[in-house]
Amino acid sequence: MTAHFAKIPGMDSAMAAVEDALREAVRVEDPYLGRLASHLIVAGGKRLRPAMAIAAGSAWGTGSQAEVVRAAVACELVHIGSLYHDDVMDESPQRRGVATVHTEWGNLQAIVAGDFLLARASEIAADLGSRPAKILARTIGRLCEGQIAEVRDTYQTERSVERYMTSISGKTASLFSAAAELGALVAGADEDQTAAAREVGEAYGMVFQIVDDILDLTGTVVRLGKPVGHDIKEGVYTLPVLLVLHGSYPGGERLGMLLGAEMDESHTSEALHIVRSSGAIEASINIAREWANRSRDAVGTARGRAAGDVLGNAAEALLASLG
Ligand code: GRG
Repeated sequence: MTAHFAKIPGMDSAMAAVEDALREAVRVEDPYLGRLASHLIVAGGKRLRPAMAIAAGSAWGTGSQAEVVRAAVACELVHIGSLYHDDVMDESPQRRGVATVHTEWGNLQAIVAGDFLLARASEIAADLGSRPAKILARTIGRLCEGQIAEVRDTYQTERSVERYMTSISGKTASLFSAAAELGALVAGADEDQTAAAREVGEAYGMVFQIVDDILDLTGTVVRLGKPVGHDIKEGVYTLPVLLVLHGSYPGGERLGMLLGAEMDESHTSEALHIVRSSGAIEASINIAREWANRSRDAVGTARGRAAGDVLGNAAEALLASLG
């Protein structure tokens, strides 16, 4: 969890309960399936989606903390299930500092274990009620839609900023949105408050993905097994790249000639240099800041409560991490 969410009173104990419940959720008779399903749970991760659910429950809720923890667990299980699938699609060797499931056991095992995590998440959500179950099911659909939109646009230099935004809204923001909505809902928030939570989470998720995409282009070190420039090399053209391609930034024409197909190391370095020196990184940060402002504004009446204030500043804290 980021230090930012840890400022919320009660967050530490709630997150400890999430850890226990995550392990419990993948307890199964077959030890082989148990090892597959718990692999990335044990490996750690930032646990941002559960933290978002608990923060929202605390900002708007009056009800059961136990139910918020269960909602948080369901969201993290969906996240991990999607990572199992994503790592197969990406052929990633590492995740959360350990070998990926497909590298260790095989693609079939990774896909089915990912499905198993989704099934466990759905079971937990169904126990919380039909509305939470529907929110989670719809979110799983949005993750798939966002991911397919990205795959369809791979190596497409004509990918528009709008198409990029739609894709990241599905593949990333939707789960933060659901986490916040579910946290607030099961903690007893009313309709307006639940809608506010959903909006805070969605806008936070947009900032999260834009920042992640910027770091892929600007980072100086290998980040959690992904080398710098991984996205552009793999044909995933993210916000700064699209701004250079379609805006009036220097180097746009040359970048258009380099992209559109696989690149060797020297062309990748040249493309990265063009994007980094174009001004599009700064422009992308400004776009992310607009989303951060939306996230802060959506907190509305929860401002003044400790959790509301932390939530309101959470997206801006992601931007601050860019330095
Ligand atoms: C089967 C639910 C399901 C989905 C299939 C593969 C797929 C469709 C969607 C993948 C979506 C995806 C991987 C989006 C990226 C999300 C993202 C930013 C992951 C990294 O999140 P962090 O940094 O990771 O929070 P940790 O490990 O810290 O939790």
